[in-house]
Amino acid sequence: MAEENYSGTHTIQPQKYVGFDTITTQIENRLIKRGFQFNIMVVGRSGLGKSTLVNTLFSSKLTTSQGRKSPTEPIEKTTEIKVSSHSLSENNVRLNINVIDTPGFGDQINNEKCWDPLVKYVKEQHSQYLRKELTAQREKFLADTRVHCILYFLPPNGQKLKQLDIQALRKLCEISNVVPVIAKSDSLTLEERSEYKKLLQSEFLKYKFNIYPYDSEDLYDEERQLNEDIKSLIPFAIAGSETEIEINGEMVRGRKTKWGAINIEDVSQCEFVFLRDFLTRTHLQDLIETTALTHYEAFRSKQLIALKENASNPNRQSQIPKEVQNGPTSQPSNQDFRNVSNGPTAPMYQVPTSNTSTSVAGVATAAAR
Ligand SMILES: Nc1nc2c(ncn2[C@@H]2O[C@H](COP(=O)(O)OP(=O)(O)O)[C@@H](O)[C@H]2O)c(=O)[nH]1
Ligand SMILES: [Mg+2]
Repeated sequence: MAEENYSGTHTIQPQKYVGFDTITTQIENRLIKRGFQFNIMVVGRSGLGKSTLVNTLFSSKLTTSQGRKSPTEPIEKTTEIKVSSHSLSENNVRLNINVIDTPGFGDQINNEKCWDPLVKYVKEQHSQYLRKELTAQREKFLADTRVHCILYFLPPNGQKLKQLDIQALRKLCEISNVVPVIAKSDSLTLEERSEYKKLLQSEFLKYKFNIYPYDSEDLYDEERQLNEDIKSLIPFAIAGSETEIEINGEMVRGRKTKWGAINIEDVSQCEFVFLRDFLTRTHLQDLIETTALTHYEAFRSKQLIALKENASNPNRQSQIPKEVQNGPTSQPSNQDFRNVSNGPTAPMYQVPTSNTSTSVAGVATAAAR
């Protein structure tokens, strides 16, 4: 029997089983063999719990606190970029993770432009990928260091956004998938938390930040509904913990003080589980895809249009888009175009080669607890 589909071709149901429906399994097997790459950047002032949260999210020791531990420690002059690589494995699926930590962000007396190194890093990864893509004999699989998600930590102070956060969020939202969170939300009462969340949501609207997840016409109804639910939760009021504590005779991931305890995996106490499910269980692939199809694509087309115009008419430098001029490769010139065709140039940042292999087979069971 044949039916006509929207493109006008007829859909035919074979009379006998042919077997091409196994292509989904074939794709899955190939992808599993290759593994997946996820690059996550954490941004926020020192001591807001960035390192702790990354370790909590992946139930593994991925990063140590690299911020200042005491007031006597010297303050870094600029925001640093520290990348650590890890390979996690869960039920046969290998996830390679790059954690991009940003110690020093917002720690200066004058924090003007402290987001610049972060913007440069994100653009530099796009630029490196573009160079690799454009080489004549490109590798079969290009190593992907593009930043797939930026977790932006806001302090639990109940106040409006500071100028630093406004500027940094504006810049970062333009080039990557930004997910803001209220750090250490266990220090707020439930009422304070909900008031603060409302305030921040109105601030995000006021400053028109383009916060992930984005609206798209391609979404199914249930995906659209899920995104709406997530948007109402953003910024997630989270708490992190690397240790297990005993509550009512049960071991749970939490924090204990003299005054009480918080089970961070209890959704009535904080929104950590919502954030984890969003990042890993529902939107991991979308974060990776959106980076490639939206953010990288925008960078790539601007860069290539500017290079093409510049190559054909060197006097038209002034028409190069501002972002490209300010980007890591600065003003593309004919020389840059040659660089692009000559293959990758030395990267600005080096991803460490030593891989820490960690197994998180226990994640699902820990979550179910
Ligand atoms: N109350 C509370 N303390 C936290 C939380 N997350 C981390 N901390 C503590 O805050 C301190 C700084 O955490 P760290 O992860 O090193 O912060 P970073 O400088 O942003 O990476 C440590 O003593 C953590 O134990 C949290 O959610 N709530
Ligand atoms: Mg840290």
